[in-house]
Amino acid sequence: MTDDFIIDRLFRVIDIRYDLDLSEREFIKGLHILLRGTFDQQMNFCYKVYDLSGIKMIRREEIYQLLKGCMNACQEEDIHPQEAVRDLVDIILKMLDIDKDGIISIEDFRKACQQNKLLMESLGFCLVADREKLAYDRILRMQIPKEISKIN
Ligand SMILES: [Ca+2]
Ligand SMILES: [Ca+2]
Repeated sequence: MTDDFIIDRLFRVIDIRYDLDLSEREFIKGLHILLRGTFDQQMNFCYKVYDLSGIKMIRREEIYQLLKGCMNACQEEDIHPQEAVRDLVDIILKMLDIDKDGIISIEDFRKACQQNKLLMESLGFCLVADREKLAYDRILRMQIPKEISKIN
């Protein structure tokens, strides 16, 4: 989780009541999905992060917006950054738009992720890496054991 844009999106998804403030409950619920969520919970979570318009459709422009961070990475190399991102958008759209209507619906996204779980984070890293889970888990257990067990 390093991309500022994605971090901002994560916050918006975890902030369920949209009051720009994370309540304890929202925070714990968000962490619970990130750390121990089921496939469906995590898949839905990622989709919400990527669904910038919030209307359950991810369009080409949104994919472009999400992948724009790559431009900075490409600038040092001898590649035209905008062109490189457009190519990447095409590749990702091809992988995620299962029914080929030009829009990534939640159904498209689910099917694509079922075929390849790595696609869940294809538009930006928004989950906690396995190797980091244990550390977060330990902190959570020390800080808020009761709240976590209630959600479980
Ligand atoms: Ca809130
Ligand atoms: Ca589609």
